[in-house]
Amino acid sequence: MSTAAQGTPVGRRAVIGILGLGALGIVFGRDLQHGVSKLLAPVRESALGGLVPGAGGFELYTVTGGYPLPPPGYRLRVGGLVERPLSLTVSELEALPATRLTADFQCVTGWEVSNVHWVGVRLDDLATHAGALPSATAFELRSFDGVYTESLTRTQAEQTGALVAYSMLGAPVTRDHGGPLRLFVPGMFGYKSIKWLSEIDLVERPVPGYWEDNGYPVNAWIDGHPPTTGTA
Ligand SMILES: Nc1nc2c(c(=O)[nH]1)N[C@H]1C(S)=C(S)[C@@H](COP(=O)(O)O)O[C@H]1N2
Ligand SMILES: [Mo]
Repeated sequence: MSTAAQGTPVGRRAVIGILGLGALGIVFGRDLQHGVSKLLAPVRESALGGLVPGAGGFELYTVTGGYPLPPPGYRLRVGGLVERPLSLTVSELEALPATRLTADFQCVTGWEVSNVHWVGVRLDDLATHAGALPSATAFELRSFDGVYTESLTRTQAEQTGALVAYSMLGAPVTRDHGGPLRLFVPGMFGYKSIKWLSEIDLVERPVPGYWEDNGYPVNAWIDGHPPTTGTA
């Protein structure tokens, strides 16, 4: 199965390691959600962060125990393996070509919000603006909460249309939902959608992020594989 390479290696081994299971079989995507994550995720996410009801059925998560404010002079930085590093105010980001999309939001712990409306700038557009070098195959993302990190390959950014979002649920992204800027990755579990985004580095390979260091798969496809294209 060609999608195995997308969904299996790092994450499944880490999950098995954390649970101390020897032979777990194939666990990712919906299987992950209905199996391992029922054991792993609620405990860990709620132990380290909030589990507070938010707008429209979202739970509000923060692994630092608070909702940080952007530092003075906050800018979104795009650097690493690029020809032209970017340092953008929110207004400057909003002035770039926007992408709008509507998609379901799903946390690996089981809650889901249907038809969420997002507006932002595509991550792969930012890579193009910054002149990403050919050796840059992934994004490493950091939050100004000082703790949370994520990553995504450039291929995954193209496949999913991942957005650096400044609008969510029809309004500017609120502080508790990760404003002023957060990521949204359609088709992947919510932990990919890093909140309070401040830094994006183009790097040679994906680097496991906060929850991935705690056992979640780096390739967080909700259905276990990228969305299928074509008419089959
Ligand atoms: N900085 C940061 N980003 C984060 C998280 C977090 O705790 N801190 N939680 C992640 C998880 S597990 C989910 S499901 C979503 C939840 O988004 P929400 O808090 O807007 O509902 O944010 C993701 N991004
Ligand atoms: Mo989550």
